[in-house]
Amino acid sequence: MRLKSFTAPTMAEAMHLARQELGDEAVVVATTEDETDGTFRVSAAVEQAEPPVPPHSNGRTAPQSAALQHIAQALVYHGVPENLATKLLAAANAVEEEDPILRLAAGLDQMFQFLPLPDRAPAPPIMLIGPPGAGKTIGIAKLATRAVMKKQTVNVITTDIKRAGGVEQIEAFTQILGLNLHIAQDPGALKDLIEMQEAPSLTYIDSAGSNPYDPQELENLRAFIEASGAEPVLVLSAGGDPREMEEVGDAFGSIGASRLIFTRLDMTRRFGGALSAADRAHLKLANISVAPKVTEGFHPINPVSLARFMMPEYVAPSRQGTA
Ligand SMILES: Nc1nc2c(ncn2[C@@H]2O[C@H](COP(=O)(O)OP(=O)(O)OP(=O)(O)O)[C@@H](O)[C@H]2O)c(=O)[nH]1
Ligand SMILES: [Mg+2]
Repeated sequence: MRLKSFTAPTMAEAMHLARQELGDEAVVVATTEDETDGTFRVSAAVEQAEPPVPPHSNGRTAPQSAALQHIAQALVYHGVPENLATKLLAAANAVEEEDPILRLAAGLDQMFQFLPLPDRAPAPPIMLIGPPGAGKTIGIAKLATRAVMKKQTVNVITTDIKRAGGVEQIEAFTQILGLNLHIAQDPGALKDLIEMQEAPSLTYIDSAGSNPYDPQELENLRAFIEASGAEPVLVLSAGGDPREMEEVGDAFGSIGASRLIFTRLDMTRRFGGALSAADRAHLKLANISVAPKVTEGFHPINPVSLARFMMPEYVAPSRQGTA
């Protein structure tokens, strides 16, 4: 199934464009009016040449198409860019499953890698990086709390000496946990601190919020990453414009981020931005945060739980509210 959107000054013209390009078979999955410029947008899906029906499928093509249409609707709702949406639909099309959640999960599984952060030592140091206010410091507090509860040796280091109150914020949590907070003023000091840590332990490093479009800020962050030998894990608020999020993912990917944590899922309805960032920079999806409370912790994410977040209306009542 192919998904495409058409914009025109009137709804009729947008519909006409869709029919012209996709043909009369096209199914309209969403229509919206852009209140800022008064244009109309029609998103339509069309079946591509169907693969041969496998002999054991009993020719169950009709329900599968219905499931695909629900998925196409969801992808439009989430604002997933067309390229990525078309690939997700193709992957969902390749599985024989009537439940839209499981079909979307199959697409997500094919398009993304899922790799939660380790919770036991030994593991390489983790540095949380990302734009200001993404949830890095709360994230460090969540990771440190989980490690303490699992009776791991934990080291917490902050490099965020830039923002007023940055050190005090993380210190409030390390004090409650009975941990010493280490402060690294510069990359050299961070390297020394890492070398001094007892093994096996879990080391978590907080960083200052960085503007992805400021080369100097990215360079400063890169120097800390390099000196520490830590894995830089990008933290992003899950909402946001998909095109913007692609660029943000790209910027942090360029200084070594290879995994991604989404925060604020409790206040996010549309995941197109989050998926775009991961897709563009080939970031593995690690964990999610669904609450500001440190005790809530990070949750692991997998294709099925992500699909449930994206299509909550298809989640059985007994499974609602589970990640
Ligand atoms: N609702 C909600 N709020 C969150 C979540 N994660 C973090 N927050 C809130 O987001 C705000 C910023 O969190 P911080 O951890 O201070 O963000 P930061 O990335 O360290 O910010 P800087 O150090 O300024 O770059 C705080 O008010 C947090 O409570 C979440 O999953 N859900
Ligand atoms: Mg912070």
